[in-house]
Amino acid sequence: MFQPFLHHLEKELFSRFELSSRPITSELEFQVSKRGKTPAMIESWSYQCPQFRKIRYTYINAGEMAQIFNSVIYPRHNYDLPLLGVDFLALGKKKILVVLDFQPLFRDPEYLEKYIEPMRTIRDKYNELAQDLPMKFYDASQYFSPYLLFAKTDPETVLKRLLPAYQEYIQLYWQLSEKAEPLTQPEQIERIVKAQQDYDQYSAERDPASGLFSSYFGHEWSEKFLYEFLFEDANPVAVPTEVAVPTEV
Ligand code: BLA
Repeated sequence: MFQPFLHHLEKELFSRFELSSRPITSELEFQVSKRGKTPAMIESWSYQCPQFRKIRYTYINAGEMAQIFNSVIYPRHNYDLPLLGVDFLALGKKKILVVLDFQPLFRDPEYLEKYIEPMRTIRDKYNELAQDLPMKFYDASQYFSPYLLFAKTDPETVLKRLLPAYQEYIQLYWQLSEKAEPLTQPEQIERIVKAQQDYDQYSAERDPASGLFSSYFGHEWSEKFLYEFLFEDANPVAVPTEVAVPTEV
């Protein structure tokens, strides 16, 4: 369902940027699960280039049970650009949920004007994909922009409307990246390091996919995937383990 989206991103990345691979352990790079009725595969890719310190994308293919394309682009710490966030899911035969956004690191008016306002014309063109749905896991006022695409939709709309919308958002993201001025003051850079790290922590703790990963690939693999690949700047939260209370003999 979302292969054309992955191919478009790859074509863009390879033609525009000098990419080098970021290492992923083979265990996290590719897994097959035979736990469910249909085999589930998960494959991930990660690159860096002078503009972006981490580009990652993941495809889950569990046939009709699940097709998921997820991606985040993290700019280098000397750019205050938003992150490019993509989460497209087809779960079962009926449920298609798509989310696409420039995820803002800051929310002051100048920042929003510079990086988020330019999204408005695209968003307005694809109104049917901006449904203003309530969020159950995340807080829409944190790391989401007012012009995100967020919709429950169908296969036809994915191909006819989401694909061009996605291409336009990505085009705009490259434009904003080209125009961005690198920051030089250590305090400004430190602020971005912190904001990107907070994003990882926030996302790792709320990721609604962790249950899905656990059910296909086990809890241990799922934790590794979250904290060593998807959100590697997050620290796992300590979960208290049960300790047997000694009983008197
Ligand atoms: C929701 N994303 C979801 C859900 C799953 C995933 C299973 C819940 C769907 C449901 O309601 O049944 C899946 N998330 C994933 C996967 C990965 C992941 C497979 O991180 C990693 C490989 N999520 C993102 C990014 C954005 C995002 C980058 O990872 C931003 C564009 C958004 N996902 C997002 C939102 C929801 C969602 C807004 C709805 C959650 C809510 O209702 O709060």
